[in-house]
Amino acid sequence: MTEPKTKCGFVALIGEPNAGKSTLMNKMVGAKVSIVTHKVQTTRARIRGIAMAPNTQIVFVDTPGLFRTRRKLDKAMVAAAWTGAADADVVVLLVEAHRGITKGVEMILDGLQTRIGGKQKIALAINKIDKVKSEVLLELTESLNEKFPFEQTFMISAEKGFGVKGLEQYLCDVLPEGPYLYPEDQIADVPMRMLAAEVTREKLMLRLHQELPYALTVETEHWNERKDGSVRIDQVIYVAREGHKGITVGPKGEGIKTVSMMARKELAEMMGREVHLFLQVKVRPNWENEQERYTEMGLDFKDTK
Ligand SMILES: Nc1nc2c(ncn2[C@@H]2O[C@H](COP(=O)(O)OP(=O)(O)OP(=O)(O)O)[C@@H](O)[C@H]2O)c(=O)[nH]1
Ligand SMILES: [Mg+2]
Repeated sequence: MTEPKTKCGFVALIGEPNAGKSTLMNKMVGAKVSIVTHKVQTTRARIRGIAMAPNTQIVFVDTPGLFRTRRKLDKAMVAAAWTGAADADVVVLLVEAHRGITKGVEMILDGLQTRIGGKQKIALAINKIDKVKSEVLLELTESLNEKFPFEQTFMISAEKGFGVKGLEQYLCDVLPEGPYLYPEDQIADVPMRMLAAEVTREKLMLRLHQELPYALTVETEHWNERKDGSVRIDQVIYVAREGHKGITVGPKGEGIKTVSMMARKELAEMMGREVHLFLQVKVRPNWENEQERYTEMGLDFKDTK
């Protein structure tokens, strides 16, 4: 008997900020690979998560949300998302069921025609179906398919898992034959230093309000394996203004203490060992114009132009 042929390929998840891309990827992978918050623009760079299905390895590419913007960091994020789509075998566009066809969705539909080349299969996933009545879904499916010739439409709830198996089956059907790109037990292709910085950024996003979460970045500076099996992680939170530092640290340092505790706990669970996390807040007014900051985030500085 001959071995069954394996399949493997890249599936880019794109959509407006907050559409549920990272939630869907984590669900498919079965572990938290990409951070999730209720706020827009949580994901800043392309994050690869790997899911295994029978004879198929699906490499998901979670991308930053697509939207119109002029800010440098946002431009680099949007460019990263389109590159993710252009490089993929399959693109899945997520649209939020309760929001329908927004201006942002229209802009993405235009981009699908002009920005990614046409070699990919493009499918539609209407997400958050737990939020709407089923009648709405048929109408939305029809309107979206009139605007763009999607290969398939799926109705899903990434959070609750509805419809996710069907989408996975479709991906297994359409991905090209080829050898696995990663070992079968690998679930992510993100440097641990970056993943650890992302976890801290998630906790900061959850605690801080208004523009502040968008005006900071987190970097892992040192990663030291200790003899006792634990790991010491030193991170820097760069903020743009002195006032931001005060808010981030909080009265008597309570804010940063809570963030540190939450991030440490999650990292320890993730890695299955003890973690010592040290956070430092530094004011760096110009960080958004520094090439190195973008490289650390996994973004391309030239995309800020
Ligand atoms: N009710 C409901 N909420 C969902 C569903 N999927 C995701 N969410 C929520 O939507 C919010 C945004 O989810 P994310 O996965 O961070 O969205 P994203 O598209 O990655 O967002 P950006 O990274 O900002 O572009 C979170 O609060 C999720 O819990 C769903 O199926 N139903
Ligand atoms: Mg995201």
